[in-house]
Amino acid sequence: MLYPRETRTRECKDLSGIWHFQADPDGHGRSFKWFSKGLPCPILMPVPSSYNEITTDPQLRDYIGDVWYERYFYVPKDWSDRRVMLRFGSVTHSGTVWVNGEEIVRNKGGFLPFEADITNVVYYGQLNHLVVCVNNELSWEMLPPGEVSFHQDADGVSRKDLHQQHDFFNYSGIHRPVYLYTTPMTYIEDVTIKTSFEGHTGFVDYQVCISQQNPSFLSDSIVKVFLYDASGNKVAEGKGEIGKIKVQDVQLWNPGDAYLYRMSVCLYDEQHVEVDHYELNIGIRTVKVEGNSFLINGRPFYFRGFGKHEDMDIKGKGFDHALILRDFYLMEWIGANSFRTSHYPYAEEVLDIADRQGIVVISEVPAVGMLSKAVPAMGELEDVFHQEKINDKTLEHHIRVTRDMIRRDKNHPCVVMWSLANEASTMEENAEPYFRKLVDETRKLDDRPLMIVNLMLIEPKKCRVSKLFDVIGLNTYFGWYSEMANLKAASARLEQFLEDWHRTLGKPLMITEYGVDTIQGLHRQPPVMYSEEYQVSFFQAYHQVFDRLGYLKGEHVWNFADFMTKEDLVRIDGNRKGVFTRQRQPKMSAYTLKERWTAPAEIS
Ligand code: GCB
Repeated sequence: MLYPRETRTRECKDLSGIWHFQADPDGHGRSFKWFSKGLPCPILMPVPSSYNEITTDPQLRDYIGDVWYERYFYVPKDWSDRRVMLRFGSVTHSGTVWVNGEEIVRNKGGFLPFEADITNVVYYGQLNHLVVCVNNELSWEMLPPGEVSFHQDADGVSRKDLHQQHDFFNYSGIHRPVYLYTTPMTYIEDVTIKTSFEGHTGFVDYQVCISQQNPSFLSDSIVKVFLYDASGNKVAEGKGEIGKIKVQDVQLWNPGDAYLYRMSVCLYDEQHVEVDHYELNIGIRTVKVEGNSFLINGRPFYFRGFGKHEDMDIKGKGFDHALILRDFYLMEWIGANSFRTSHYPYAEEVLDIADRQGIVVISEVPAVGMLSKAVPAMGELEDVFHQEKINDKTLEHHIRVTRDMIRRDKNHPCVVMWSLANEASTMEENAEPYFRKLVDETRKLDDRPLMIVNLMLIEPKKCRVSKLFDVIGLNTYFGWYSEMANLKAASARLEQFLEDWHRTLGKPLMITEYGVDTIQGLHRQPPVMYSEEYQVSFFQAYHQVFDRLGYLKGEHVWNFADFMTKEDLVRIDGNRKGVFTRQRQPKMSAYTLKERWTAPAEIS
């Protein structure tokens, strides 16, 4: 699915703004036909945003079930000869959409875009009625998995509860921009590019997919692609739906030194009249795992950075350009070269900026909480890979969202690896066929390396799936969830744990999470848990081990910033493992990391 862009042949309208909104705890919306009659008692709600913390109503913050959104929009008269699309960047977790009373699309999965062709449903030059029903319930057949139960409130009303195994607040709503956009009736449906280079020559293998609506047109159509350098000079071109173009004196996309070419894709009819035009930025680079090395452009790459979240005050997981840019500038300031989109695909606009800033991204599917615990580093785990929990339907959904993520993100040079799960119960026997199928299906789609992120309770010999992956991520919290307040013991455990993994597997290992909850402004000398000094000491202790061992392929701190979780005894107004506060200001540890990550020897 191509990102909606304005080009010579396409137009785009952003439907962000204030919409009507109504929660539907009694399930009246469908039976009373709110989708055609409108919402009876709406309040105002911003889009994009989570709805949970916009009002002061505690029931809306913790609400589980259907909510409804509504707005009106015009479709210009002169759009009547084009294909009109309605596209949602994400709706968490499920959405059903009606235009002028007609259901046009349903989607399950809260972190990827979906769209519908509304050409024949809209009134041109007139107002159109748009209604969206959003549901935030989770089940074992969705990602992340969850379970809904009921409880009786003191007022006798039965209410829904959500049991979730993942450690972030279940923010819900229309989280990313909603676009109305046009394409010509015959249009460029998809573009896939693969890049490589030899010496000073770059190669771009491309494949353009044209819509199949008019087969007679297709036989005479001509596709041309043009490549422009960063100064706008044409440097190469190709003809045909599939081709390979050569770029002399190629400028590679490198981490920290991004170079982007602009690719212009044109579709002409037999009279050479341009029918459709699409543009995308591309970076020429290679990615490979070779033995124990992770190579970008043939050179070993060491990941320095963070696991992040899409999370902020008030907006929750609502898309916000200012916040996204602030995060990138902070990453630059601290010397980070990469991040993981823990624990779900982020807005595509984030990847656009990473492409431009030369920040390397590990893209993760929402496969988090595939185990029996919310804070998985603690306590015994029960089996979850069985018919009642993670079953064939979960796998089907997992394959689908992985495919959708790859389809969306495949052309971004910043994305160097796909992470297919975070802390699944990978020691279970049934986990093996599950992940084997998932890995097989994923490898058919793309050749980037695949990563699995393991929790620290899983010993290497007991993990049944790591052998299927190219890179193993390890989440380590010795000195926090175990060996509490004892960093000497924690370092020893960490070293032993990493040595075991290294000896057993012989594959590239990276630390995908390490960190401790830290309350900004809490100072204690000698350090105690939750103080800023303890976070600093913890990082220093871990870094000594990493440097001694020497074979790790990266260090991603947990977390970039504090983020909201559900309420819990171990969560003081959310998860406080951020190196930055939720308002994106540095804690003491940020300076420790900056010193390490900007030291000349560390720059690779
Ligand atoms: C983990 C999870 C992450 C949690 C973190 C923690 O291992 O992957 O989602 O937030 O631990 O802070 O407990």
